[in-house]
Amino acid sequence: MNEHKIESPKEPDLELAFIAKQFRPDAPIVEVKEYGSGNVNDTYRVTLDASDKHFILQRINTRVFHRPELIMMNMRTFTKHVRDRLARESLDGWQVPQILLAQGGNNHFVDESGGFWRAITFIDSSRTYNEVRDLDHANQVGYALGKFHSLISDLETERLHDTLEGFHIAPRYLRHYDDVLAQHTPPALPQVDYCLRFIESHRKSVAVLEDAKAQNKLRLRPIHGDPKVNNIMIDDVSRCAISMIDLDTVKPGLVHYDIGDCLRSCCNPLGEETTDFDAIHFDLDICRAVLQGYLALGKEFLDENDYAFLFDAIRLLPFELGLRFFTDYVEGNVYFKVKRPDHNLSRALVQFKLTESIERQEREIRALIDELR
Ligand code: GN1
Ligand code: MG
Repeated sequence: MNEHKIESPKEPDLELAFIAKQFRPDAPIVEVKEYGSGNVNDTYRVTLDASDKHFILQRINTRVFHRPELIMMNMRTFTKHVRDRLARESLDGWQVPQILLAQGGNNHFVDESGGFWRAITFIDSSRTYNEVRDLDHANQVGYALGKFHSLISDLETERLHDTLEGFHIAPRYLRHYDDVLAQHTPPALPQVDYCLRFIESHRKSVAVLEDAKAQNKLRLRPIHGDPKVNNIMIDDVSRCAISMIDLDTVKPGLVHYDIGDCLRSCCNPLGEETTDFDAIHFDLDICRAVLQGYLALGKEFLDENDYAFLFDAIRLLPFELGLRFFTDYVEGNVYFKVKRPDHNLSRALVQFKLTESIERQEREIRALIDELR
């Protein structure tokens, strides 16, 4: 990146305020506070002394996203497409975060240590939740994903860059796991042993979606990539979903990645960060509510083959995330941010326990899909 570097103050809070100012030099900054619970980027909410009180400031993790400028290009393409559609179809009640430009008109700011910062509008009077609160909430989350897919279904995939190569390509994660294990020996712990054995027993089913894609049974469409429950904004008054945030992984993919990921997030009532491993289960009532919400719109664009691979997606996505967490634990936590050295190990256990619960309920989940389609 060849941006002109500006000297910034050294003290952390002042430095954040200085960076925030690059995007809103006109309004006094009241506060810059860490926001949300992202595992990759650093996110802050900036409070201004202005009528539009808040905006979101983020440092993109460039160890993960090697070409952050592609994210900004996709965001522009995506937001324009969706705004045009909303206007054409006179749809109000759905909001799209907007990019705030930095001084000089760039859509990002590079600090003196190379940090890549961008700012987006904050959707006021709404919030996100880390776990599903009730079945209405679950239904709204599903509906939001259906709405999102429907709004971008006519955006040609060729117009979107690949912001994160290999994202959700499960066989690639497995190859990386094998490479990492060839170089690192994980500690001899019962939980590590469980993970190693769990991965071994699932090797054969890892390529199910990629094989179906290669055989043209499933096709690429624009997707969100990270539709977990806390990326759906719920209006404080109406309790309806009004936006999907975290657009960094909007890119071509399979809607199955999104549906599987959304369900693994919503149907785990204890949440991703629990350590109560024995109590983890995949909740069928939540699954029904999410799928009903999704299919209210999804019925219009899902075909026979799409339905045929839905259960595989529901089983694969939590396994894939568990594999990613466990690999990162073995590799020394180079991808996901952690609060303690074994954090990624316990996150992996959560996802594997959830996968086990899904496998135990395969018959019921398949029956539910058949019933709702
Ligand atoms: C990461 O950073 P965050 O929390 O938005 C990850 C997702 C995982 C999620 C699990 C780019 O998302 O794939 O599902 O953690 N994002 C990336 O919480 O790897
Ligand atoms: Mg994300």
